[in-house]
Amino acid sequence: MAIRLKQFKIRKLKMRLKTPFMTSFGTFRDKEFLITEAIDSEGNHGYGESVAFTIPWYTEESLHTTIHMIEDFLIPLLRENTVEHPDDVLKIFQPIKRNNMAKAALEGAVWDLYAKRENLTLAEALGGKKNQIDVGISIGIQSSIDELLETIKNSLASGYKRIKLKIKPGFDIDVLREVRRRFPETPIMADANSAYTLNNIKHLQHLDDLNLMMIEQPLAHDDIVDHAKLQAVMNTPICLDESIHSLDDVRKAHELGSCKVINVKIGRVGGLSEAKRIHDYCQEHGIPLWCGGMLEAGVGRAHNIALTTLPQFTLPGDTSGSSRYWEKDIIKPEVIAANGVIDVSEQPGIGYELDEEAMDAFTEWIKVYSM
Ligand code: OSB
Ligand code: MG
Repeated sequence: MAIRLKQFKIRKLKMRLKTPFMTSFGTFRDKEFLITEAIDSEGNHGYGESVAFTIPWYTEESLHTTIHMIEDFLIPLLRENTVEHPDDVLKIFQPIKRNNMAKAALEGAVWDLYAKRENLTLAEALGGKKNQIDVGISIGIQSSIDELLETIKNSLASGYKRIKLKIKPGFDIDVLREVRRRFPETPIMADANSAYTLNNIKHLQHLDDLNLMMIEQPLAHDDIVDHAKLQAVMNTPICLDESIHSLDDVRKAHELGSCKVINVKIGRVGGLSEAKRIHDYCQEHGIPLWCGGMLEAGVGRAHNIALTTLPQFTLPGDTSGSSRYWEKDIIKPEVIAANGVIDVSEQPGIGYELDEEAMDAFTEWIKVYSM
């Protein structure tokens, strides 16, 4: 039965991270984002979360381009078309090139709405079977090696199943060597966020001595060709993050040999429908997957948990517990990662209630679009 969308409600929130998060391209102190709410004519509600940062330094989208796309192009397209199933949303958005994070912010709300209408968990609606997921933690660049070692020790004490370390030129091989010496058995990987070029091949080859699970996005944010050249001369598996925006990108990267692992982020690929298509291709071709993170608040985190219940998400991802990021999250209960495991909610849809009080405290404005 067609979903009769009656209204979209967009809220802009701003939340302060517990601790600043430093990457090779910049430091995050606050997260500014949208909570999208799809309401149907029967009074069901579905929620999504936008992931683009305020500055386009990860990929090209920003919070403001998201707002522009939603308001001026995506909402009008939804008004003109009928949604029978959430898979239709990305098809309806097809005339608009890229702007995947904007598309995913609306599509996610429709997926949650659909699951609730069908009385399914979002995980079930996607075809996921796991009732628990294994998770890791992504640790930003720290001001000293000692501080990093201490942070890793605490993360392992909390039970996280793998440690991802952000690296950049000047904070890379020597640091990782020290970390490996101190933690000889720990599953460790590194994320460069496109800080290197093929001129750094010799330097990057030192990673092969460190028994890393993988190196994430060493080269340019929009590259798959140079990554194939690098993978050909490195044993450490390359994982692509920034370069992957669609199933087609995954197929090309796989055919070229640009990577051995894929990081799926729902927003980066334009939503859950495309994430699922990528999952199915990777399952068919034996490519391991894990779910990446964009320092999400609770709603986005819940979507990531649901996606990770699909079987080819064989590696622990970056979906840590709420308390790793926030003093107070916007969902009830908060996401808890105990011993590196998150229990998948059995409640319909995203499986968490919105904490209206917390939402109101972080909300800067609300806009309502009738459909
Ligand atoms: O490259 O995965 C990334 C955070 C901000 C921007 C890019 C990335 C990250 C992370 C953190 O690694 C993931 C998370 O904990 O949500
Ligand atoms: Mg990354």
